[in-house]
Amino acid sequence: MGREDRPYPGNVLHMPYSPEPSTQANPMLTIYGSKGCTFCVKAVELLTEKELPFDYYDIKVPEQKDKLDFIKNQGLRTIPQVYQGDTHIGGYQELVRYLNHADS
Ligand SMILES: N[C@@H](CCC(=O)N[C@@H](CS)C(=O)NCC(=O)O)C(=O)O
Repeated sequence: MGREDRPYPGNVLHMPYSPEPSTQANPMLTIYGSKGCTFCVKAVELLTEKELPFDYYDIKVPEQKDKLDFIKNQGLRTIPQVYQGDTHIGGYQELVRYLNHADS
């Protein structure tokens, strides 16, 4: 699939991808990313491949300024930033480590 055909990350404001409902024990993953971000695409592809439900926000569109402020206020300067519920996982590389750990 070419980059232009990919559903994420594009001009997506908020697109829930939820094959299964999240539970309290396993809260929803959230990716804060933006268009043209290679690591954001990789994070989306990884969660999609693993069939893990997630919300995706493009934090560089004006409508999502509160989300951008939320990330910036934590001193975070790169995207993606991934959370599970309120727990900060980190960027793509931290997500890979987190999921590898969860698998083992
Ligand atoms: N180690 C980070 C690298 C993330 C990264 O370099 N992201 C780029 C965009 S793909 C970035 O945020 N660059 C700075 C910026 O866009 O302001 C990760 O694994 O997520």
